Amino acid sequence: MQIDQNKIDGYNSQSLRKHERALAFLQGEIPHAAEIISQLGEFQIAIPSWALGTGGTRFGRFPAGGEPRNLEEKIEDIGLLHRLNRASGAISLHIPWDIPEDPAHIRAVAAAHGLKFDAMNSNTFQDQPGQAHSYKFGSLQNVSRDIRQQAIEHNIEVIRHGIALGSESLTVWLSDGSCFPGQLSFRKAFENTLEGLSEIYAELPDNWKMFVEYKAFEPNFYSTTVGDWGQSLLYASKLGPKAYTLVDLGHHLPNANIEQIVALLLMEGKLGGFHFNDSKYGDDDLTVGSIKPYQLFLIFCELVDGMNARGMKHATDLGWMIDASHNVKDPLEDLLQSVEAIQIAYAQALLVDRKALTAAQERNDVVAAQEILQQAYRTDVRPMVAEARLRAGGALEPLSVYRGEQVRAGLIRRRGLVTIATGL
Ligand code: AOS
Ligand code: ZN
Ligand code: ZN
Ligand code: ZN
Repeated sequence: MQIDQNKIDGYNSQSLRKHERALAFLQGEIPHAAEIISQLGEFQIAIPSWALGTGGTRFGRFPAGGEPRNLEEKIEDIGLLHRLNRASGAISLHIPWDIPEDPAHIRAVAAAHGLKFDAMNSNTFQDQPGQAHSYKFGSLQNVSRDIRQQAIEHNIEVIRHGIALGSESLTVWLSDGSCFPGQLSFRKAFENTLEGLSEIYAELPDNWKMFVEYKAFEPNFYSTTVGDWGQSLLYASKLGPKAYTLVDLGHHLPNANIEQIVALLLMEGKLGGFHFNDSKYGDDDLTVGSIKPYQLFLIFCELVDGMNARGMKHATDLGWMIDASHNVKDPLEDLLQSVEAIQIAYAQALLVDRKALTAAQERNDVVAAQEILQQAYRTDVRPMVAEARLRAGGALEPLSVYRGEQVRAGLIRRRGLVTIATGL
């Protein structure tokens, strides 16, 4: 399914005058608007291969139809998103759901869509057909050396697939933990996991990073062996300079102060990557910015401030990815909304008057500090985000083009109504 440039230009010309008026107003208000637009233009957010199909729960799944049936079609879908928003220029693969049988071919397909390969994801949270040992009682934490070894070898195989594709990072998310008190020894589970991660770490090429993702609970409900940022940081610190903590927004206990976590991890040089989504209760994996947009903005304020303090490049020095999958929306529409929500929060964070904020903090002027943040948060930055897309050849209104071109109906015609995309 291709939407050519003429089509996009045609849609853009319909809303161009309205857009220009709104942009001109903002440019009048914001002296460094040009700089913000160019930073937005550089910022790319990776799309995980498992977000392209309708997610489900144990209570059912209601597929949208036309979902990608193989890796090529997943790349094609992300290519389409990138065509529209020019900000989804990377794909994050999951092994074994997306094994690239012919990596040179897969690389070429991705390159044709202007996509890079972001972090590779391993899976030791499910048993695969033909697998020798079960992960029922955990993988790297397991009391059995054979089971641990199988999980280690799987991760090393994922690194090999990633090397063949030109990826430069491995995300390890473990579901390891326990459901009942007494089920395991916390200390032994930690030690086994650290030992396994070290063996995987030893196989990382020099230019690679390892992201240790934490999660408070689910599928284990009493303890999780990489359960919070403290534990992840402990593993990452012990592993070495190529290991980092990965923050998934849905993986905290309710009301956790994620922006503070982000600030401290950045301060320690140990924040490696991000999984964006939104939630009200737990790992809901809802559309980014749909429930707590102010929290997302506050997180971006810390990201911008912390990265600037360390001289990091916003666009490339952290792994930015969406991790969402749910039951009710067209997944591609959801991803367009998610990317835009991230860009909005980023632009608003770039708007914050940092000098004035520091000065307010220095004199304990709580009211002024709050006003400074909310001044940025309450600014409608969407015309700047749209302008960044326009300059890159994307659509002023990606969702309108997607709907106007009836993309989902086209995908259903080509791929069928009953499609089972692999993934969570
Ligand atoms: C699981 O809850 C985590 O968010 C993982 O990052 C991810 O969804 C999984 O690894 C998919 O493969
Ligand atoms: Zn119930
Ligand atoms: Zn995640
Ligand atoms: Zn998750």
